[in-house]
Amino acid sequence: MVKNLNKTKKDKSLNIDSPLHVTGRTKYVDDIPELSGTLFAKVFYSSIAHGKITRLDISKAAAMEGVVKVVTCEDIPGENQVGGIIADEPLLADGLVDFIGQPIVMILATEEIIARKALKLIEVKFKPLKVIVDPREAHKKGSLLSDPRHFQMGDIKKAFKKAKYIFEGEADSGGQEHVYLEPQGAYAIPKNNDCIQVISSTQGPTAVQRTIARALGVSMNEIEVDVNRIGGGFGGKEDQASMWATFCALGTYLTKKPVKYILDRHEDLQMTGKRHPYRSDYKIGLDKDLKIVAFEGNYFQNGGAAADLSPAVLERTLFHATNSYYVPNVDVNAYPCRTNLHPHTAFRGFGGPQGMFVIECAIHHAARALGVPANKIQEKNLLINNNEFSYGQKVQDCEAKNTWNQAKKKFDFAKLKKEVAAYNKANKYSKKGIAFMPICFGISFTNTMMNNARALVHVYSDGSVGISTGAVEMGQGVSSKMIQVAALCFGLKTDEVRLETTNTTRVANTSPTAASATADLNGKALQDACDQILVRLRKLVKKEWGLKSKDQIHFQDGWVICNRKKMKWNELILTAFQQRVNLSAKGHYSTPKIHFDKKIGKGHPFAYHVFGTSIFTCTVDCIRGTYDFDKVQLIHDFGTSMNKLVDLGQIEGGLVQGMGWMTIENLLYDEEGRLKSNSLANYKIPDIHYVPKKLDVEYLDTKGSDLAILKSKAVGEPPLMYGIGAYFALYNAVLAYNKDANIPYESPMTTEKILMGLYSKKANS
Ligand code: MTE
Ligand code: LUZ
Ligand code: MOS
Repeated sequence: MVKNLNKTKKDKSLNIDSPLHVTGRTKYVDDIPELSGTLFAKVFYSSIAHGKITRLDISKAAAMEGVVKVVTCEDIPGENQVGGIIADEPLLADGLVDFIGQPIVMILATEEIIARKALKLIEVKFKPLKVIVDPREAHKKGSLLSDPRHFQMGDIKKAFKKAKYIFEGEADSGGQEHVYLEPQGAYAIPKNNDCIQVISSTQGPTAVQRTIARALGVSMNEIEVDVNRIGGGFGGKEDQASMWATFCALGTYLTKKPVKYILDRHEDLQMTGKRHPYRSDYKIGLDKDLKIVAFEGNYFQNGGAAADLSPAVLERTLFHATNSYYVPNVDVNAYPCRTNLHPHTAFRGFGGPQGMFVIECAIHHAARALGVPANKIQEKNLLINNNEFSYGQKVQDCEAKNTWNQAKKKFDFAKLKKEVAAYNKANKYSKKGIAFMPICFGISFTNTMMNNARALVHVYSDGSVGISTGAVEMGQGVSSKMIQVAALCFGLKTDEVRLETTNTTRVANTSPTAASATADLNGKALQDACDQILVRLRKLVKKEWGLKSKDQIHFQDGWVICNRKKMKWNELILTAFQQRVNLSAKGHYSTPKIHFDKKIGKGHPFAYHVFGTSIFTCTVDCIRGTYDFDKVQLIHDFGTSMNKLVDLGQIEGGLVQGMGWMTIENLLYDEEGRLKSNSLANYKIPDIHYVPKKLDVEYLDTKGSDLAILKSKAVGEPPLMYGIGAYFALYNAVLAYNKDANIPYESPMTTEKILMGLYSKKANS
């Protein structure tokens, strides 16, 4: 059944953060009142992309009034290391610098302005070394961050031999800056017994705790990480928040004072990694019926100067290399290339979008060459149940065709096609383009080990409830969802449940808030904890009321009810407390059924997949190369959404963020590895005016998955990939003006590229 989300807002639509956000009461790290004696950190970073440090003089900075300490790599008591997957990234440069923005020295001062001024007194000299910024060049020179990866299925050679049509080419996608509203930062506070509490703007409290412990040479139990919420992360704070928190903790360790460091926007843009730019080769083979029989891809990931999360991101590129299509013969290879840029990191979709873009280019190429619309090829190859992915998992509860067909019908594609054709016939210098973008995204951390979570629940003696989980709220609404889960379990109103901060002393060994799996993992752990308490309460009710069985006891609307008997929740809790019943519980969850063998690249890594189909319609001004998106219409598989308001926000935000990546967000570096788009004045992200004039989000009510929390499927990342449709809609509008347009497959599709394309000549091939 298809319903319009915009119209059905009644129940299950709660965002506990909205009132705080709109009244400005939301508290971020920088809003915490500073303790007296707080020191302010600043990092002095490398101004060259590769070189030896031949001279480093900190004496003038150290002598400046108000400067408390100038910290170099020699002051680090533990390991000078922040690498997460691979230990290849120093906290402070030790003789060598590998990218512009690499920290060399930390200054601690009594005021931020003093620290800032002291930066200018640091004297450093470099002996420059060769700089690599291009991943293909890095690959050629053997400069890799880790081992290449390879997935394969079927017999690619045989398949290409038999294929009727074969098309080959290159497809490159650009990077993307996270532009979370709250920049990276942390605040470290000394506690009893030399322990350090760190308030961090991170998606990964445990990663921060582990990284600090290693750098300080202390145990994890000496470091407490607390996260109230973060002002956006989008993957940028999955691993990269650890560095700034470690600087603060190191400062506190060395001075015994509170230390705060909030990056300004310029520092953040310069020093932190972004979505990986990719360069890729594709080769696609089709049979006479336009079935894709073979797909080969080589992906050169621009990883930057250290591994960070690149190996994991790289793997997800392969997982999503065939998007929502069934391809029986697949051979995909990915190379994590080491370049002299800031280490790139997680970004919504985590390598998946980069992989999906390439097969969409291959299909577009084939369609153009064969003179058929791309959506014809897309449609013919959509996944169906039990189709196998190259990584061995078979598709279950497949909604690829369902969302596609519903989209075609609901949005009357036949009519749209006619309208666009008529418009293009009638207008010489204004052309419309349409593109379909189906998505299929796997839910679970691809590293099976990470798919677990815990939650702590306290029912206080007055009946109110406090919950803690490992989930970090970063705007995606996971807090609201956690509160809903607990309220539902206990039959309480959502305002009777309070969500505590995410704290490593209450919930330990957490996986980061990432992979769109946070609500599933933490929600299930939370259910487990609530259930444990309910078991104890049921036992008590049975005894108190002299019942034969516990089966008929319900918790509902603030009451405990059994047949005709009922009692207020608060009274029951007070009784339980007086009878010394344990009113606290710790829940645990680890996703069942998933496994993956990295060595052979086969297994069942995902709990389930999320599907959807979007249709983009745009109008290009063929004199100027400017454009408008008339509308984006999509059908998304939410399972049974537990919070339509929050989920709609994720679809809209993800979609527009994906469109930005594909069109206007132009991340540029020069040959010396210098970030040219280094401010929000020369790096543009979508604003409200960029949002398509018409945006229809319809939801496909499906039975969901038992592995999704309350059968409400994960929604954080998948919608970003709809944005890829924006690229092809614009491309198609250009082709409507100039059918011979020569536009390389290279995102973003900037207005410059559109204009060049409109007036380009046929490629000689
Ligand atoms: N939405 C907002 N508003 N802010 C964010 O930082 N991050 C996205 C997505 N939606 C993000 C967001 C990313 S990258 C992920 S992985 C998911 O939220 C994580 O949250 P979830 O697992 O609860 O979906
Ligand atoms: N992070 C991670 C992720 O560590 N593993 C993943 O599979 C993943 N997927 C999406 C986003 N972040
Ligand atoms: Mo999202 S890229 O998993 O933080």
